Amino acid sequence: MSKALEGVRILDFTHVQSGPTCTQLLAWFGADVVKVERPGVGDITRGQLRDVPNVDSLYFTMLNSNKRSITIDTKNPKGKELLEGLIKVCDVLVENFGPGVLDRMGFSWERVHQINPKIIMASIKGFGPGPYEDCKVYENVAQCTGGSASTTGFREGPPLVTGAQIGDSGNGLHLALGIVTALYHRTHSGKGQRVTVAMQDGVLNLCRVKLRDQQRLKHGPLKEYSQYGEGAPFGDAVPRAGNDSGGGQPGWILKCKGWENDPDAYIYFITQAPVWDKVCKVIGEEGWITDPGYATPEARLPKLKAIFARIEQWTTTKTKFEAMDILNEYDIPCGPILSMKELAEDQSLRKTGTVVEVEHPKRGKYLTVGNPIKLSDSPSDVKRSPLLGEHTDEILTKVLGYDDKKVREFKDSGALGGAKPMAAE
Ligand code: CAO
Repeated sequence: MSKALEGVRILDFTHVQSGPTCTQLLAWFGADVVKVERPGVGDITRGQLRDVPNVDSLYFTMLNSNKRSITIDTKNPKGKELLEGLIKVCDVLVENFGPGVLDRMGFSWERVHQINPKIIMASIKGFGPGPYEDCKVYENVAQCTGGSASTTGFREGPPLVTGAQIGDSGNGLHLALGIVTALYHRTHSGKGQRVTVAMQDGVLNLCRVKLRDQQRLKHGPLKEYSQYGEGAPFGDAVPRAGNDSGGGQPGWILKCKGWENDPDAYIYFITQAPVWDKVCKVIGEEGWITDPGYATPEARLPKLKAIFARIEQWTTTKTKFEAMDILNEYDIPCGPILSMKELAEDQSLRKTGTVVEVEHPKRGKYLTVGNPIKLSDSPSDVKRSPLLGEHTDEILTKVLGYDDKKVREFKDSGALGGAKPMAAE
């Protein structure tokens, strides 16, 4: 079976998390991703949060599957020549350097477009044009400036960042979509274009239900927030809502059997209106089905805290998996809180390729997350991340078509970081 993006070559100038998740996704779909790294060091994540000495960290290996690595010193004149050669033969250049870095390197969009008018140049920056456009940004800064942190956590507590990397991996997804859209556009326009994603914008896109609520606030309290039932007044900005459901169906996280010793013995329980009678039957409160004080969603809103406390009396008699099984029989939407340990061991996720075991020459076996997007005619197979500079020779000879003499010239210039390619060391 051919891969969906076979024949597309990506010049991958990304580092850390946001950009690498984008190019990893494109590589899973079959694009040839050539990752350009600084000689001797590489992507900074290779050495960050290391669990095994002198081995690429899991941080790196889990963000750079299915790629090839070439080391080029792009501040060296011969390195710049090499980069120009690659720009000519690539369909897309992806980067997430700090603001102004590529311009300083001599590769502004105007210059890149001049070298290859068909190329798509895609960038992630922290902010779009405006007061903060020159700022460097990491994940949590994006969560804080994009509306996520102010709306996450409990009302009485400080803003909270989430474990889901919506600033980095979330924006990798946004950028990947921008790139494939531009590639599609190129099929009939014949032209490349500039694709940019600001991390703040991408986080706000994922927080749009909170911007919805900001506007609803003008017309009265947000009745589905448990704060309403608790009689706490609303201010002029969307408050933190604990574990309230963000939609029209009230929900909360409830304790299950074993919660005293297991920090993840909880279930998310949704009191979806169409199955309210079933919820009442399961917990033994049949009277609530017809009682006007409970029978309609509007009547229940001010009592949600007490209702969930009563449901919790039932969930604490079951493990989270028993509760899930029983509730599913009644089509009551719910979900156990799964720990990372449980997810790592989940056999169904292994079967679908969402969790994959990969063999690495230095690390041995490691677990990684496979492609969560499944294409019926273009399945993804996850290949280990490259060693630093592992494909330098291969790219010089096979992609750029240089002969031995020319390759030696580049090596001697120091553009590749020394007399030998890094992988041979
Ligand atoms: N050869 C020579 N030099 C290289 C090179 C290579 N192959 N690759 C990179 N460099 C140099 C650049 O030229 C630049 O040098 P100058 O500052 O002298 O021009 C430097 O390395 C990279 O700069 P940077 O600003 O990108 O890196 P940083 O570690 O200081 O900042 C980050 C990291 C992530 C804060 C910044 O890149 C950024 O804001 N990126 C955009 C937003 C983003 O994607 N953030 C998410 C990161 S994941 O949490």
